[in-house]
Amino acid sequence: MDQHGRKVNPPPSGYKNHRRNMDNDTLSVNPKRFRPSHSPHRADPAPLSSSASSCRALSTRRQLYEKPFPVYKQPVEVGSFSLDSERRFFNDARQIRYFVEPPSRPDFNLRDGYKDRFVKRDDSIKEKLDHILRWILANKSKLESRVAAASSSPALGVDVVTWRGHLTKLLTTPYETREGWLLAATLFRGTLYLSEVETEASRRDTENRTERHQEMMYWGYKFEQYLCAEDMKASPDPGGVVNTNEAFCTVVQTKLADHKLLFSGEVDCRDRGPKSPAAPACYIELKTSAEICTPKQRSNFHRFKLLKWWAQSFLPGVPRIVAGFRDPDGLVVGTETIQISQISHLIKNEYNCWKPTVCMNFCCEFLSFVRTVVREDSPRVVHLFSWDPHQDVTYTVHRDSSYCFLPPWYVEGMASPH
Ligand code: 0WD
Ligand code: CA
Repeated sequence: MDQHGRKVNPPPSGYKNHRRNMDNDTLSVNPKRFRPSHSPHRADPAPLSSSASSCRALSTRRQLYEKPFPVYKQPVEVGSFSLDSERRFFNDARQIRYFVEPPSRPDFNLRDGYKDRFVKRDDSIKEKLDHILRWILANKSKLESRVAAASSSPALGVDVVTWRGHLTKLLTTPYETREGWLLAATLFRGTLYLSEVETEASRRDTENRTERHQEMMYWGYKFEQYLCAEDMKASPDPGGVVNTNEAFCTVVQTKLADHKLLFSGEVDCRDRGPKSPAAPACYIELKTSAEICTPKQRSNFHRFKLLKWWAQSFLPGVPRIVAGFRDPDGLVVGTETIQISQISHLIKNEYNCWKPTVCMNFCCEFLSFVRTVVREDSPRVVHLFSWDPHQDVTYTVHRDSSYCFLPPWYVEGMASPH
């Protein structure tokens, strides 16, 4: 899809155009910075230290990524899985929920049930990529048979495996001014696995959350409960328990330039209409946000919130968001449907606003950078990529360390024939 959400099916010549443009950029200005690996060799005054193997850093400056939109294939759902009320994994869609249109004047109280009908997931348990890895093992023969047909090199037939949420962070990096990130990368059987590591700053923020902030985190889940039914014919049950252990996750496959991606993301609900399209186009993302009362608030909504919302849903090909706007007491004052394909139009009057192409180009270059740096294929080796606002992306290498995140059951499961 392009930034307007249209399906992009570039002819071979389209590919060539993209490549030519990517080659013609300024990433190689700093000799220690990464130059895209697919750049053709050209007469270049850069010293040897600029060779790919010694690249140490990747710039996140927006201007470097203002290039044509990279090819991003329409994401295809290759499976899904569910996590139940006790966070147990199931290789099926049992946790899918169905969207129920809200009334035009909703009377949703997002504070209801916070004290007495809320079971919160224990987020001190770091799950890393475990659920996705479980899904891969459960679908191993299906995945591998597709590879045999395509005869590509990684055993799994994909270059990158990760959570959608990690890719969202990469997409928004050129515009992020507050929170840095740490991403652990391991190359195993030709596929790169990317798993987030909590930063010190994020750990402190979580620890120091105010009671008000903790309650507000519940509001998003409560909003979901007002709009979701458990089956095709049921109604939402606002009197029930909100349990954040429960999740339905889609697994999609797509391609960003020459990176074949397999990632999973949590999906709130799906359209249940008789004419609803196939997944992921039938999915609907639910969001809450503070009511917009002033032009300044509208501008901030466009500049900051819509960037995150766009990135998160564009990646898996979820076409729309239903947003609930709430007052400071947690009462929903209105809802609005936002088409992902319309977001670039919504923001076009904002001065110096974010650009989808910058997000996608940065993500693409980051993946190329990682592939250039990570050469050793071993579950025992982790390259830890680190980024702080206003800095370059850098990395450190760790062998047999506590950063290792591919569990033995996965490594062994992938090695065994079936
Ligand atoms: O290990 C980690 N560092 C992470 C684990 C980081 C990000 C997510 N996860 C887990 C989540 O618990 C969830 O099961 O992965 C799953 C979702 O992955 P995702 O879809 O890639 O994550 P993201 O796009 O960041 O979030 C999607 C939804 C959120 O919806 P909103 O509308 O708030 O963006 O997943 C939920 C949340 O509903 N979610 C979480 N739920 C409980 N605890 C969490 C969390 N830490 N993060 C996201
Ligand atoms: Ca949501």
